[in-house]
Amino acid sequence: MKEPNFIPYTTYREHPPEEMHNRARTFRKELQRRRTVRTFSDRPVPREIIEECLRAAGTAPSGANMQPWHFVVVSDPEVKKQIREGAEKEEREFYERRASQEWLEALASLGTDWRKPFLEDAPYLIVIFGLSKAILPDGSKRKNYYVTESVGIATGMLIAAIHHAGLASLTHTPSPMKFLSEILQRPPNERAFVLIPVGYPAADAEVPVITKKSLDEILLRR
Ligand code: IYR
Repeated sequence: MKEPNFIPYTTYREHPPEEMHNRARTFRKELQRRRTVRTFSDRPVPREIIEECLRAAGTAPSGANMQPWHFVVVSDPEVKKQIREGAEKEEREFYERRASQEWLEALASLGTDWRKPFLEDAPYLIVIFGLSKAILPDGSKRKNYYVTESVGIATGMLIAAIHHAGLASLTHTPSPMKFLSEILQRPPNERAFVLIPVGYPAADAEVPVITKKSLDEILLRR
């Protein structure tokens, strides 16, 4: 059993209440400008920016600090093409057969269909895998905990980091995602969680008119 090892928390910064309020509001406004984008420019993006965003995502809290995630960054046009073909095959099946009428109606205002050109247009596809088990250096396996919650939190932080950097992203969940494990050669202990195309929005990008719930709708005071 490992002994706990504690050091003083010196990176914490307190702000006076008024400044805290300003910071909270400024950050909220920044996040409110974010939109999910489905039409990307093929303009190149320096890889280091993506790596900084991934470092930010990697700070996420996780069950027992196991950090049960891998971020596969795809920029090779040939691999992007394979991913597009795999996704469009599943998505065509989804839109033409698998999806219930109720589900299609829920999606109608987003204007999505089986075609996924963004999987080739965006300079980067980040595929996030959750690790149900870690493979240790000696080859033995160690269980991870709260994998879905942990990977979900890291994904949220990644989306925020990408937006903060000035890039656009799309939270894409082609279903099922098994084809991603095959194309990206991930082992059975890893499961694709989400696929995030990242880049500049297309110059003529449009976004659907949608609203977010107000605070009164999401906050329950007790
Ligand atoms: N995976 C499909 C359908 C889809 C499902 C949900 I829930 C969305 O919020 C958006 C799309 C697709 O990517 O088109």
